[in-house]
Amino acid sequence: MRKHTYALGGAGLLLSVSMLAIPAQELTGELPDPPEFAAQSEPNFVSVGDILEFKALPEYHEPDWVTSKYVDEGKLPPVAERLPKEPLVYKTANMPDGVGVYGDTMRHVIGGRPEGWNYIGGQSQGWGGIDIGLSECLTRTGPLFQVKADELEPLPNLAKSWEWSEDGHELTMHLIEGAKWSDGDPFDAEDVMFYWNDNVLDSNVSPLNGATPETFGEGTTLEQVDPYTIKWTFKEAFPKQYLYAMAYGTFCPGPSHILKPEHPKYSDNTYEQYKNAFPPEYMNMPVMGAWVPVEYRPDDIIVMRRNPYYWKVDEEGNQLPYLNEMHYRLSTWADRDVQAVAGSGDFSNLEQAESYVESLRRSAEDSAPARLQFGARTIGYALRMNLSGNGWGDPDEREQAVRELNRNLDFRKAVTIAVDRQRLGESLVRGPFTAIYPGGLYAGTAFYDKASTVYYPFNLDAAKSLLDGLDLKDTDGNGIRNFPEGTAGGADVEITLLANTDYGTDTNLAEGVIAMMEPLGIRVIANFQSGTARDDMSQAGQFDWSVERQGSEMVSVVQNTATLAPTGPRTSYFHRAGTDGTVDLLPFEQELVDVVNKFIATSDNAERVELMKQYQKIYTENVYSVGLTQYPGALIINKRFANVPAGTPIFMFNWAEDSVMRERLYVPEDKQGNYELFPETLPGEPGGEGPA
Ligand code: BQZ
Repeated sequence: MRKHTYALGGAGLLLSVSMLAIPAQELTGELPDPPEFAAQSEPNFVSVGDILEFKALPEYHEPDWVTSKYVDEGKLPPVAERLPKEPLVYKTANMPDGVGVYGDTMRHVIGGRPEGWNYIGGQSQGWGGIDIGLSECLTRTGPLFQVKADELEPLPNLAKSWEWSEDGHELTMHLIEGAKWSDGDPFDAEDVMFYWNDNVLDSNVSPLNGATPETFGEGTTLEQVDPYTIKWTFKEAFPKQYLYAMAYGTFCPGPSHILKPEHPKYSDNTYEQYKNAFPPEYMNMPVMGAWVPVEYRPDDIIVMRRNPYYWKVDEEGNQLPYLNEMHYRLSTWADRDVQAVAGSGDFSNLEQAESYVESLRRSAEDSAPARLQFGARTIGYALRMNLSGNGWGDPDEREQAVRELNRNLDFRKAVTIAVDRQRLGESLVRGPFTAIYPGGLYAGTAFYDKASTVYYPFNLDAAKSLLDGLDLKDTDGNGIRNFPEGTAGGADVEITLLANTDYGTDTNLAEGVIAMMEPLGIRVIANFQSGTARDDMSQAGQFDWSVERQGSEMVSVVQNTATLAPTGPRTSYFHRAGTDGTVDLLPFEQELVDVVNKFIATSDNAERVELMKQYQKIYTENVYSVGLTQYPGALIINKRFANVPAGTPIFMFNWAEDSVMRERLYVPEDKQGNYELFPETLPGEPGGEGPA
């Protein structure tokens, strides 16, 4: 533990020194409308019931080789016995190309690397659709992009139905009955309760994607009624919002029969040993998802084979998925775009604006192997400041002084008007893609309201005056402003900037911010880290500033809603509880927390729209984070795949790997490639040698 004394006294001086503050009205300006950019296709909007239902079918089918090589050999029960009483049935009318055929592979290329298979213990599998494919969750939201706005409610998934009590404080959920993990072990409420009691509620465990007790509301409880029934009890009445938090990222139970014996509560393991108990080399980790990891070659590839107990079928009773195999080539995110466009990969979320022009050019050729389709502007970046003043991330004297500056509105205003957003966007890509992004909810999304959005345009002179007013003067004449005497020893104002080296866009934007702070007399020092290290430092509060691509809460508001403000000790991305366990909220943050909690507690749409206008005004007026740029993403999928829903956004309620519903994708027989690496095999025993 680093010994240091907070310069609270000195740093606290900054807050009291407000010699000069330019009247707010002179700093705000008219927000330019984003350049016209129409998404290339619209979804066919439907009701939830048009997509799927749960019911028993008269007969079920599987690939012929599963029958001949496994069932007939007595290695597997017949498919009807491997399915739940009422499997999830995808309706043919919602399948763009109808009932599919078995065979082929989807070849993903990803930039992440697997830490291991203990997703609920906090391990990443490398992103890029791996965890999305493995982790089936109580509800599902990715496909909601195609659901009619006035009927929006998360899709049933592992929870096949639910009902609210009269007073709206209790939610009874009915789990799918008879579904099994990919090793044949029954899925039931025991898996749900292990996830809730021993991973979400246990503060020593940080599930991946960050579920905390407050994600589901302060004081919320969950209990098991019977093996297939659970009951939530909420303080608010009818907080339907939490159904979104029961989807991917935050309520995807793990295989308790495998994980529980390794948990410190049930073993002599430490929490670190629990988290790391299933390294990437551990094959055939039981999943509820459509494919099981059967091969891992470091820095090369992860291969997955179809789950013989997958609990979803099409209307003709064909057990899904249609695709027998999944590849995740372990490369870079930029290479994902290149390979998808070239045809050696099958899928990409085109999200790094620097590669748009080349990707568009290549995809426009008749011979292009992949279709590229732009959606709405749902990719956005912001500069976030660590707003903790009471020890989150264990700051030393300089870091504490920076945090006190971050907590000062005039300082945040100075930074935001020193950023030339137009130039920043053009530094990524020219053309109608990027838009000036002032922070807050994204333009063009459901709850966005321009009139509630306060914009502080580029104004370097005013920025300099604001810092003069904070007594940040260059006292030693080296071109860098100094802290006032008594604060961090009057040293140069140096600020570290965390960014993710897995993406060129992240570091390009970070470099842009660093360059734009120089004329202001602030030295910003790059702290560029690879994805996992960056994520860990960010979640531990070990940063001064961070340039980050934002989450789906800024697009949909209803997904990851708890992260919109510090509604709990560990819900915000850039302001969490300090050493005393409290979050030292600034006054406007308390207002944001109150608005978000009211939003969650009401299902009155008019009220929700009004609350989000308040949120947007408080957020942007106070420069809660410094918006940088916003632009559209494009889905690139190899042309041989069928059943890709029209207008699938790369990012909205979730990433496209969820939204396209990969378990329904198929390749017509005459177009199938010979890409399977383990043809006609199924996963082996958990921890065994890959495919059996
Ligand atoms: C999409 C996504 C699927 C995580 C990750 C990665 C991590 C973050 C984020 C994106 C990657 C791809 O995003 O960039 O297009 O395939 O995986 O999960 O950025 O570093 O922590 O939140 O989803």
